[in-house]
Amino acid sequence: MNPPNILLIHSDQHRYDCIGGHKLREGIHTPNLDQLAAEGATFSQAFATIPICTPARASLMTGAWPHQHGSFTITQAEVDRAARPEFPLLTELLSTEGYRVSWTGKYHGETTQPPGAGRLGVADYRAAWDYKAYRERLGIPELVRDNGYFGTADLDCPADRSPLAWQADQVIEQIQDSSKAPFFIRWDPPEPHLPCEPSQPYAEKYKDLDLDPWPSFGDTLEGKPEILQRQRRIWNIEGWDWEKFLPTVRLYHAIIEELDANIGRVLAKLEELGLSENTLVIYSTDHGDFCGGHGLMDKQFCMYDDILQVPLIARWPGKIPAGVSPSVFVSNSIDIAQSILSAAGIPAPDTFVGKDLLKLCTDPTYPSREYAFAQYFGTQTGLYSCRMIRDHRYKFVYHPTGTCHEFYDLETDPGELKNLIGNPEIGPHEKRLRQALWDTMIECKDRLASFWTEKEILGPT
Ligand SMILES: [Ca+2]
Repeated sequence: MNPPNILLIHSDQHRYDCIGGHKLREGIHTPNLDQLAAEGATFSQAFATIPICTPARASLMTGAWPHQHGSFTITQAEVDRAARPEFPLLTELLSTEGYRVSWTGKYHGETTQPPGAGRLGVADYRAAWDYKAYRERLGIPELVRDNGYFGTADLDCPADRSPLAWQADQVIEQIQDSSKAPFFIRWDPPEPHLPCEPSQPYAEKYKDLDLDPWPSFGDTLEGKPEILQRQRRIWNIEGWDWEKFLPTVRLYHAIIEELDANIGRVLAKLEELGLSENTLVIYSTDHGDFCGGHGLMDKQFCMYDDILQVPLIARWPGKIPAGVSPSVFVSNSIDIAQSILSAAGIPAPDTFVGKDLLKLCTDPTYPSREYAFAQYFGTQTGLYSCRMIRDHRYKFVYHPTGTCHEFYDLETDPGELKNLIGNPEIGPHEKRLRQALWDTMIECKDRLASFWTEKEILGPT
């Protein structure tokens, strides 16, 4: 069998409920991703390995948990560290086995060197910020960002000259350049990460739309870790009602539709070149975004589904059944890494610890996870650890440096508004998840599971 081409589209901060086909929300339009899902698998229980950029991307490159590869927070934080250099990298492994590796878009310091010019095995890297020079050449005025991270409509920019259109142009060129060899192309759009800056037609379409609050909106934060109040203070959004968040939510919806339209252009090029049949296409993102959920912005210091649950779509004609929606737990970054090596027929080094998505949706004997697990270590406003474990109904979050831990019944409280930690009615479930968290941390050698934390994680006996 000829090795397949692999196209990974890995965006930044795309919420799971912001895929139209998931039918969780009005006003979200992603027809191209919906079509991709109809032709492949869409995983309904995929969660971020860690809900922050640099370490999530380091997990994607190394196939390892953050505590293993050692990249904990984003590069602008007090612990500024890439994945340990001794870890084999996904792109290098693919390149060594004959893949032509290209990359367009975001790189966030997840490795000790940036991609490109042969570094990391990447033959052709086109950075997202190269768009700036392109825009200047076209004479499109520079966007005045007068609303900070809350976003600004890019009304001077036509849709076919936007950052997303330019990135899709680069990816299309990379597909054309690679069509004689098996290729691995990564497209890492920096969108829909705030600040959202949709081009004129998309911004116009959403500018007056009334969009419903997220299920997690209206959180009083009562009985929750105090650090979340601090986040509201840092963002200066204490007491904001939905009307105040709405302009940002509209921009977020608009940029997602613009992203989807440009993904459609790339997929159409694959089809035009006759490459769709032998190309594994994966769409996912590093993690979600609050965008007003829980009265918060961005992602920090907690483990709510707004930022943890992610879209994950995989299409590979003849290999992945069309239209399936597996509900097995996926740890996004590490499982995508594992699956790409597996699809390419490359033995994974021992440092790759994820699951194979293809087997998860085709082989009932392949061991799936009983629980989903995620880690967190802090961000640019300070170090702070969290560990999350969940089954299909309950979630336990361990806050070793917080003021309390959290426990949610996701069936009766999908917005995760009511912290049930210590509530005797859910006692057996809390005890079970605490044990599962401890067991998971011991199994993956998470150093936070120690003599000092054992009693705290396992809880009252
Ligand atoms: Ca991110």
